[in-house]
Amino acid sequence: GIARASISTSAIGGRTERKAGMDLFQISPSSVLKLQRGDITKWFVNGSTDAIVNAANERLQRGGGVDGAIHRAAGPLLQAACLEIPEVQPGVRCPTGEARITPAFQLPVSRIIHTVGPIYDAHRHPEVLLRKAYSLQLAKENNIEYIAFPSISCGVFGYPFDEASNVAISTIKEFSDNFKEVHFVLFEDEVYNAWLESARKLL
Ligand code: AR6
Repeated sequence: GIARASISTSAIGGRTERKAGMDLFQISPSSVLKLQRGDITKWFVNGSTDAIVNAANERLQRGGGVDGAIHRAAGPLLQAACLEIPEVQPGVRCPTGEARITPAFQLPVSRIIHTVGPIYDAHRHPEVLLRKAYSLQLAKENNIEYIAFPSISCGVFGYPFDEASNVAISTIKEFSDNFKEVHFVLFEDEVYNAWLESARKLL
């Protein structure tokens, strides 16, 4: 269809390369951004300096969407590890915009970084909170070199894809320095296309 035709013209000035369903962008002298369609629970690089990001909720209580898929694949020890994280307020283990890290248990990747994106219609400045959710400080502190994100807040939390992709790509560009590779593993074609458009525009 139309979307595919536009994807096949993605090589602009040598900055992007299209191969096998993955799009590559150089985001700094030492780091690369990769966009791909797929299931983030299958993603890993080396099992020691890699991590996936989960789109969690403030209670760190297993939910649906990508969170449900990650819990299903990681096994029940993941929920136990989440519940060991102390509450900072009653019922809140990870306030919106913040992140917490756990082992990945049965997943092939080394760690899971649980981040809580904004609920688009409930927060006054969702872009500020989404930017915070994509900031990579916790990953850096844990020596993560390869990281994969889903489209945080783009499911149950209702963030429009085209707005979310601009926030995601611009934030990653800003915080990419200490990472070898930053990946987005996107489950839906429409989301993937929004990310691709933002990457072409902003990188
Ligand atoms: N791999 C990659 N992306 C996925 C996968 C997967 N296996 N499954 C779904 N997605 P959502 P949110 C995409 O709803 O909006 C949960 O109940 C999906 O296409 O998972 O941040 C939590 O516990 C969508 O674009 O997360 C929270 O309560 C994106 O993941 C709440 O939902 C995010 O959709 C968080 O809502």
